[in-house]
Amino acid sequence: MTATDTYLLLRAFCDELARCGMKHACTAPGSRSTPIVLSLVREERIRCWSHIDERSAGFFALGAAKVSSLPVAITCTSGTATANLAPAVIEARHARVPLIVLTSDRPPELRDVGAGQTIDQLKLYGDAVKWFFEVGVDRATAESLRWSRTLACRAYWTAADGPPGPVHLNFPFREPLVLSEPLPEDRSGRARGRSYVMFDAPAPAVPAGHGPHPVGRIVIVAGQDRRPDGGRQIARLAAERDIPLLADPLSGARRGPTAIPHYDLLLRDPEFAAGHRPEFVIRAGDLPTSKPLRAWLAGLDAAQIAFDPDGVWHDPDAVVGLRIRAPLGAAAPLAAGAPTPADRDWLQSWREADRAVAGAIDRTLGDELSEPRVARALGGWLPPESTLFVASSMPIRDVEEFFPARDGGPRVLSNRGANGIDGTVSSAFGAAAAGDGPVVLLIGDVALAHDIGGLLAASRLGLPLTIVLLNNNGGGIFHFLPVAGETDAFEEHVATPHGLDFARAAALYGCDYSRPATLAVLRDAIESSMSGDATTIIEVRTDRAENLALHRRVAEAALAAVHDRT
Ligand SMILES: Cc1ncc(C[n+]2csc(CCOP(=O)(O)OP(=O)(O)O)c2C)c(N)n1
Ligand SMILES: [Mg+2]
Repeated sequence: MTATDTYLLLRAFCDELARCGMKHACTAPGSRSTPIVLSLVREERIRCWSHIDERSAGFFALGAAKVSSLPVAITCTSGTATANLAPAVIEARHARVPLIVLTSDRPPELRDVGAGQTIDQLKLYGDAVKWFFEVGVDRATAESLRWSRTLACRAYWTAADGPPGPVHLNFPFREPLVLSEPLPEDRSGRARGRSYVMFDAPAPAVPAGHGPHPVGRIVIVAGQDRRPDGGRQIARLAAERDIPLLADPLSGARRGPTAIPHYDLLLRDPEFAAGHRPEFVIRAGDLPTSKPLRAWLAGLDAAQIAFDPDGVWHDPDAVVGLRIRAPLGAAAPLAAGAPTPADRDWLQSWREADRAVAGAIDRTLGDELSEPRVARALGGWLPPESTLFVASSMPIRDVEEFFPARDGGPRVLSNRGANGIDGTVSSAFGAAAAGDGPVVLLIGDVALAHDIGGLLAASRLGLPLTIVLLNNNGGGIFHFLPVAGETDAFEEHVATPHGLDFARAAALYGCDYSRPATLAVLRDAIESSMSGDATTIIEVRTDRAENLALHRRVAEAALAAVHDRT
């Protein structure tokens, strides 16, 4: 086996990835990975994004795959480099994002004998991947070229087909790792640019007529939806049938006349929650983050029906009685459980209460710069062609709690598979690389510090990103938890203030920086960054204790407003 064999097989492999539809890949530097890096880079239909840190590379690929719904490849060298991809692989599995991880390795004879940078990479990611395959070291024959092509197709379609997720191929490479002669032609591909194996997965048939037929008091609860258009369909269905729609912004369904955007605050009122018990709950996609919503759903004595295109089992409280493996909003599932128009008072009552809460929020927040105010403002400001990437911790909670309902709002993305704060900057850059419009990242200071190296994509890859940083010097979320009372350890070990000066981080990584003092200046800064081609960090300083107090004031005002409405 020579370098020519290796490169011929890899060229066929990468050609096949491109034929299947791959548009983006991420690389990280190293020696052992040379053949696969060069083969990917030389495949012109695949745009290769270079990263120094594999953890960032993994999350960048994740963001690119999430925004485009297409598999993205990542490759890296052997050793601990491969382990640095684990967080992104795990997130991809939980969030149903198609990734193709191509690790490079020593050949079998150099394993477990003290060769450098060699660890056991077999099944390294365990059950987090949908498929692991140890690739052999082979001569490039007509048969092995054909096999290499089918391997690429299998990796691609396994990652892409529902539920999408990561796959891992481990490639052993023998030295020499570079070519010493030109590569001969290869005619083993199919004619007319077709992929070697085409793949067809017809939508599963929906069981017609089984289970309960929703009537009367119905609500729709919509969570994260990986399909870009899914939310719109759900909102249309809810509007056609006058059904209150409790939609997380990640669903894309917080829109239309029946949207109840402030369910998180509404359902904190025990009286309202008890008085608005539905007879049927139609759930779509993931379960939203909101604790009051989750608790309310768990305690209902209603028939609950879950629609999910992949049949994913999201039901921590074991209350779902019917699962339909199809997206809600597609025509077929409607025939299965056609909801009858609900009584109009039902929707009216939800809407009036929601409007009262909206008023209370606006009065309490005013136009001061605060974390909830910024989240709310972004919901109203960002144009439909933009994408808002939201970090875990308070940013995603504030977006769920305060985003208004709006037709033509931004697409909202977040790494909510495993709820990590890691890799967020890199994922947002990945979304900027593979998406269409401008990307805004809403992120806390600890999450930004965690992936500060992700900022390198701004200058190295020339990617623009508008970063709205909510800097409360630590993890503000922990003030909402009982641990905040454990004062001997709380600040240092849980809240973790760091005192970082992010203006200097901006300077180090070649980003623009500003710190607006008012909401109007913040808006200008965001708009000019979105229309420019630089990455900008726009910092809003807040205080963790004040943030807690403000959230409490909003909740109290909301409660009072719901009660005062009659
Ligand atoms: C990788 C990872 N490590 C730790 C956590 C636990 N965690 C959740 S929120 C949080 C603090 C985040 O702080 P920041 O980004 O500043 O947001 P804030 O809470 O202030 O809104 C931490 C450490 C996590 N979710 N993921
Ligand atoms: Mg913080």
